[in-house]
Amino acid sequence: MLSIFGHPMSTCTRKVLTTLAETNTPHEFMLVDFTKGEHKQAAYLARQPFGQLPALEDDGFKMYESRAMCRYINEKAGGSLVPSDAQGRALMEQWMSVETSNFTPHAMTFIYHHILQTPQEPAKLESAGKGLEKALAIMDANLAKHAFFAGTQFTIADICFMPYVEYVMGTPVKETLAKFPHVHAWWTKVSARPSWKKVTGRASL
Ligand SMILES: N[C@@H](CCC(=O)N[C@@H](CS)C(=O)NCC(=O)O)C(=O)O
Repeated sequence: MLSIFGHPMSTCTRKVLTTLAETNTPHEFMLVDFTKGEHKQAAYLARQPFGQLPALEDDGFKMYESRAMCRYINEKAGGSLVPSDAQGRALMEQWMSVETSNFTPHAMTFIYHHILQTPQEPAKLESAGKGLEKALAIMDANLAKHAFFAGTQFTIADICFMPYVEYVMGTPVKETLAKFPHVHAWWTKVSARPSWKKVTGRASL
């Protein structure tokens, strides 16, 4: 049995849970309550030495790092979340790197400030706002040409952006995002997927 150790509100846990839902992979969810500091206790540090969520165990095989976990789950399931051609895969990897390097650090500044009640310096917010506008413009130009980040296929690249977009939509970044119609249309489309509704507790099951 594949086990995920994480928290339902954690962005990185949500990427992995979405991949599990998209690939119909049977699994069990083991709650690590970060509000009680369980991710910094010895039992969890033995799974994830950086003390971050999530971690995975699959019949004795243990790993961490959410993006690597998504690739593993999809490959094991023979899923369709990674393109079968080299160029499609390259573009998926390119957009996953953009997410990690150019989008998420700026998005997290707003998420810390507005959602997680961790005030950020005004200069840092200003700089994150500029960084986000730049990333959104580049994402928008790509999504003007393709339905999804890596082309016509919904991939792990889309999944990796989703948890951060979900949270920034609860911050003033929502108004910034509205200026980018193709990102906005992509978000309307991907956030309606049954997998995402399930992971965010919005599925009408
Ligand atoms: N690169 C790691 C990052 C994991 C991460 O930052 N997890 C957050 C929750 S979404 C966390 O555990 N934060 C608490 C901490 O860093 O102490 C991954 O993708 O799995």
